[in-house]
Amino acid sequence: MRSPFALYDGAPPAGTPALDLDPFSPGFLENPWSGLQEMREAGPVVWLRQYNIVAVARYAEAREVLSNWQSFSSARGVGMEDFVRHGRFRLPSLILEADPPEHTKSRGVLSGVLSPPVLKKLRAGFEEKAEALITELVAKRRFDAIGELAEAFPLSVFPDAMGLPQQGREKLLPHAEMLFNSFGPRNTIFEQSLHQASFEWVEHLGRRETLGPGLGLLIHKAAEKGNVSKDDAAKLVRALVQAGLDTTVHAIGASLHCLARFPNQWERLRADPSFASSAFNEAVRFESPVQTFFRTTMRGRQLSGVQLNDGDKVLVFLGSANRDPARWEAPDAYDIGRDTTGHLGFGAGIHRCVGQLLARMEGEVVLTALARHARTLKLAGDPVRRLNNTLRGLTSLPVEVEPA
Ligand code: OVM
Repeated sequence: MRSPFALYDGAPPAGTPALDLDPFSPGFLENPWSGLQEMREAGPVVWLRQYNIVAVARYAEAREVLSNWQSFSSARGVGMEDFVRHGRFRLPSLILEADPPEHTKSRGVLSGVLSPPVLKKLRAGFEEKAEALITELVAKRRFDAIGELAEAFPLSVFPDAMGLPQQGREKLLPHAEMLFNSFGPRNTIFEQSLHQASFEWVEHLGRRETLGPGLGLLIHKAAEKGNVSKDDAAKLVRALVQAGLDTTVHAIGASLHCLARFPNQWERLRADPSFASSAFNEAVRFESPVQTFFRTTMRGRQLSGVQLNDGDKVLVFLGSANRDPARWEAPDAYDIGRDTTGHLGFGAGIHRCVGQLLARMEGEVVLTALARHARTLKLAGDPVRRLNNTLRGLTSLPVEVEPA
């Protein structure tokens, strides 16, 4: 049975195996790994009958689609809907849903603001916040590593770093959760998060007048210099606010979930806290907090011998590429000593995560503080998954720690 949320009628390109699995169903999202393996094994390009969409789940093809922006456009939306055929659920992102040359200007502004010299000035403050929070949690012994840590820490540093007003910050995570659902089909998971939308409030956040000192104002200043309009600068602030919080929360949550499940890796981190950054990055590979994005094919593109139709949506499985045994040795092992170079958890090509240095700094300071203050880290209950059409993460992760 075809999904009632399918937007397309097309037929599979010649030679693509057709599969019936629904990667946006609750069962699949709960445990995607066997379904992703099935897709990887079926072929380099597969057809998903539920949605009449082309998908790539192997590392080589996923990387190719992300890297080749000329053939795989972002400008018609990186969600399932095609802006040309279906209209838009929201205004397109000025950076994520643009191709060069428009993309280049936006990217220049944001990458300047999120560059090492700017982030370096934030580090000491982040470390202080992480120390205080971890000290408090370790004293409690038992806590929810999602609500009290993976969410609490980014919420304690990111809105301040951006210069956002205090009021309404509790809307940030729910709004972005809804947005990440909107990249997928209009299924129940999406519908049930619609009430979390705060479009007007997020809109006002981007304006220069709303912002205190921080990255948001830096974006406005850089935009002025780079000939980007005030309106567009506000859109870029909004993009960063929407893209930068839930993703980091789930990446920190993934790190803690991994370290609680793989005690030998926790031991390694504790023995040498300088593994913190690798532990975080390996968790991004292992869990892939952003599981999927779409592109649209341009100009009769071939992919691994398959002739794609112009204007086809291609579903890219980042999380599957990051577990592809053709690319990774023992892909299902969480190994903080692994060389994670080339993982697709932050994407690849011109749209690779522009905030990854900030995200990695957040992850690094949390894991460093935890490794210093806790002797043990153990699961103290069943983790509860948070289902989302794009993001993989938990809503709760009960843990128990012993002080060092
Ligand atoms: C944007 C945006 C919003 C949500 C997610 C995202 C991870 C980007 O507006 O650019 O990418």
